[in-house]
Amino acid sequence: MASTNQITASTCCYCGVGCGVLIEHDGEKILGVAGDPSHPANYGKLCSKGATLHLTGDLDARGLYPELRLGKGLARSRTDWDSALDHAASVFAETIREHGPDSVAFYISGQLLTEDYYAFNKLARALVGTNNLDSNSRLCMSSAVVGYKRSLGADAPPCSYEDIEQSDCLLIAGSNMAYAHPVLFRRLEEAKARRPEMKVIVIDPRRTDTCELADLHLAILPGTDVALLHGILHILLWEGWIDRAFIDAHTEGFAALKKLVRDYTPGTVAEICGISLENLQACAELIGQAPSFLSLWCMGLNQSSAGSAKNSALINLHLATGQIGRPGAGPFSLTGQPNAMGGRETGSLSNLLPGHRDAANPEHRAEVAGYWGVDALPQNPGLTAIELFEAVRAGTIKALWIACTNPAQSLPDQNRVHEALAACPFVVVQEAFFTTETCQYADLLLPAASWGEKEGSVTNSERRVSHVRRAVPAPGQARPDWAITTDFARRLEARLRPAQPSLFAFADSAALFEEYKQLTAGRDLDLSGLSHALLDDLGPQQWPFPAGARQGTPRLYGDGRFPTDSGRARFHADPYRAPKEKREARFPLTLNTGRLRDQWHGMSRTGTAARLFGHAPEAVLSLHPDELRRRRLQAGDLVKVRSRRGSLILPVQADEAVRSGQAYLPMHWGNRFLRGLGTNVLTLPAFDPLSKQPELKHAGIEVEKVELPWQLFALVEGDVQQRFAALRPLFDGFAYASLTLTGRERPALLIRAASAVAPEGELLARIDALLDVVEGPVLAYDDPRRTVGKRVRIEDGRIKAIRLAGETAARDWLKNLWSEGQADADLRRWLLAPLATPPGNAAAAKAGKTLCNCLDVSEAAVCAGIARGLDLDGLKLELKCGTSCGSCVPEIKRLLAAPSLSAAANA
Ligand SMILES: Nc1nc2c(c(=O)[nH]1)N[C@H]1C(S)=C(S)[C@@H](COP(=O)(O)OP(=O)(O)OC[C@H]3O[C@@H](n4cnc5c(=O)[nH]c(N)nc54)[C@H](O)[C@@H]3O)O[C@H]1N2
Ligand SMILES: Nc1nc2c(c(=O)[nH]1)N[C@H]1C(S)=C(S)[C@@H](COP(=O)(O)OP(=O)(O)OC[C@H]3O[C@@H](n4cnc5c(=O)[nH]c(N)nc54)[C@H](O)[C@@H]3O)O[C@H]1N2
Ligand code: SF4
Ligand SMILES: [Mo]
Repeated sequence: MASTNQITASTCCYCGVGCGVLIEHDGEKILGVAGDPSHPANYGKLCSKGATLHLTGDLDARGLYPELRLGKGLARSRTDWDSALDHAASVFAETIREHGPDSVAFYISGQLLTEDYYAFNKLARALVGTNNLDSNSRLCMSSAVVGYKRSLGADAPPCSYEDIEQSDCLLIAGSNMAYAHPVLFRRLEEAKARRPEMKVIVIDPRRTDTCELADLHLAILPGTDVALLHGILHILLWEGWIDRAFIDAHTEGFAALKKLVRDYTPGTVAEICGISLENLQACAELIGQAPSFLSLWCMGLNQSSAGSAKNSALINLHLATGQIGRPGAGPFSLTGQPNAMGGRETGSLSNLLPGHRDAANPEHRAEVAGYWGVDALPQNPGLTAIELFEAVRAGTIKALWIACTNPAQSLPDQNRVHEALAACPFVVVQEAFFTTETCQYADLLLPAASWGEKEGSVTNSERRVSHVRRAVPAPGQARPDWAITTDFARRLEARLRPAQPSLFAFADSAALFEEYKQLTAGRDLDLSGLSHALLDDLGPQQWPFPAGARQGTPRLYGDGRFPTDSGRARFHADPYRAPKEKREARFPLTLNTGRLRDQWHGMSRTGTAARLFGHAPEAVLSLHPDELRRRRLQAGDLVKVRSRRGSLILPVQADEAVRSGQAYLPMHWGNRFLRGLGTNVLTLPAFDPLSKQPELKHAGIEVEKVELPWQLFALVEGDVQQRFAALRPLFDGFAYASLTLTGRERPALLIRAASAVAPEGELLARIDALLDVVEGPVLAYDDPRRTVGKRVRIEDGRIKAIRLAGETAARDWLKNLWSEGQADADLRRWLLAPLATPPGNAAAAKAGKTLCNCLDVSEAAVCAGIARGLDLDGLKLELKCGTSCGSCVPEIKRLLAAPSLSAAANA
């Protein structure tokens, strides 16, 4: 029975900032969410995604019961947990007996909790006896792992968030913090406002919102970071801006690096990177002269075939200047997912073992095997994400367990990934939302508890461990991941090693943590002093936190000793290598991919909250206006984007933030929201030789206009998830189809589609039935000869559904009428007059994007305010935009700085 409202302190399930949230609930349902003022990551702040968590998770999109398919080609049907897990255990046991332990694999996620991870790790290594356990962190942090380990000796980001606030010079390389780590960006904005003398440099081929804070933005050519970083070191050496004493006392390998960077002269580097000599010199000077220097980086460095080299080249700068182990100094990778760190700590990449150990190290294997009480751990190297899916495709992996990740959207070269999943004899998918692209391939689909419904721990970017608390029970029969994994493991061990004591007798997630933490004792990350209870007592803590400690460790390497054999940090001298796909005539553009402000990855969760589409309503490819002109394209035109691996049809937009010769497409779009296999049908599986992280940021593409004269526009209010599921398959036959949500209080499904000729009448009739525009209060005009048709459903004087077919010029005007809740006389007149153009200026009525999602302020309203002469404070006061989460403030600043708008204001 629901009781009175309660508050449970937990964490946000999105990014690696790791904000504390207060979940308001009644014991059954989550009602609201607020930032936790006492959490040291965010002190009460939340970004646009965190602040809307309670609006996500539509039950129609959630998995509620296990579903099993008894043969390829058959439909899945509902089953119970016992049958589901017994079946899985039988298939896995048979496969292992027949084809050996390396014929099965586990592909897991940085969004699992530490306890979930540990359970999977023990399952793969101790019970199955395979190292085929990899996670989506392979696509995310594995280059940073290599960078830290080979340069500093251990996979440990040495800084704290406070160092960011204290630093004199911040280098933000390949990170769009304003979108991807917004609360940390708010902290940085505030620090810079307090100390304007703090310098910020951004290195990014694109002019992102993060650049709003930059004193210097280097828009380097894609993938040229190593050349740039060596070029900076060249200047530091030349000017004498290095710390010789630190180099001598605490590092090794400098001579080789010095020799290498001699060739990276400013002229050469400026040319390779496509930047000016002045900016290169200015960048080196800011770094070389700074009392304290800190660098932040993310996917622009990691997702590269030179990811490890980029990471080490950046760390080289810190070692050469002695800028590490001091306040406001150090190399500080931003972790993407909320618990990518926990995955690394528990050893959940194929080459790792728990406690920052290596699977290839016999002593490490023996230590862990001894602790677990098994004879030995597997020796064969495990497959990494790209290799693993290739092995699935080749048929060597015959049973695949996927948890908390959506590879049929997020891996590169999607044609091959879909082939692999279709070919795999047995695919298990452990998912919270049954809507994802990967779920379609599941032979066994297991419903997982998700945010607010499960308990455990996570580690954020600054090594801070938080207790994740459960507020409400999971819906239906969904279960926490650790419970699913250990239940399966017990059934598998009954088949593989009967009559032996169970390795998986865990009563709760705290028991998993207690067993796991001892594997970290005495290691660099020692967290053996932590427990769920201690975190409740003392709050979130930074490791190392050895047994007996009462406080965590904010900063590492203050004594200049590094966890390498010699105790010295190591310089690495890797030469610059260009990205894998060179620009060539057939593929003259470089495709860059990354995040939107308000969406999370494949959008299984954020895509259930209609308002989160307000800022970016649909998939569009961004090109510089010059590139559009060169191809005789106009904004809004549909184009075919081709790479060497696949193609995709979607509209283009003009974007001055993208340099000529490049293109930008958000990574979020998969086959569900956009017909085709999504952004990653274009990207390449080439990876870094050490980290095996794929080059998701640089694919060669070409863009050409497509003529698809028959267009469809539809909007329908209510039951959005059910309608989505029913309508989406009907659009498979269209060349272009985009399905997203729109609205705030009245969420609606928004569809745009196009094809060369009109579809069959029967298909359109089926679509109309699902849109609810066939019977009842529907105004309709159909012109079968021209195959133009318009239908609007009006109830209680308000539009409920719209369908325009053939020709869609009135769509923006109609969508505006819908969102304003009117159905005026103009509308009726227009509908009944066969070929009338829409009243008013349809282009001017174009419903602009929502800039401020918290207060629902449109870009148009902000621009109008600027034209009236309002500054940031004036806009905040009058329109209230930017006064809640602050995620839109960088964009408002950019509009304020835009020449056309300020000119209007001055006129
Ligand atoms: N809103 C939102 N936030 C998120 C996520 C999300 O899905 N949505 N996901 C989370 C996760 S898992 C991750 S990993 C992080 C990612 O966080 P970020 O890495 O900050 O985000 P991205 O947009 O992927 O890429 C960052 C920038 O790299 C730039 N870049 C591309 N190529 C190069 C290059 O060669 N050199 C340099 N220097 N820069 C380059 C891109 O232009 C882009 O602006 O975000 C986390 N936060
Ligand atoms: N082109 C391109 N591709 C990219 C990137 C890029 O920048 N460009 N970035 C890459 C990076 S850095 C990352 S991290 C990946 C992310 O790629 P994915 O891991 O595929 O991303 P998500 O959509 O977050 O997948 C997480 C899944 O877990 C489900 N889920 C949520 N909570 C739970 C839970 O508690 N338990 C279980 N079992 N399931 C749950 C969600 O519904 C969701 O489907 O994408 C990578 N792909
Ligand atoms: S910055 Fe936003 S997405 Fe990241 S943890 Fe905080 S509230 Fe969540
Ligand atoms: Mo990530």
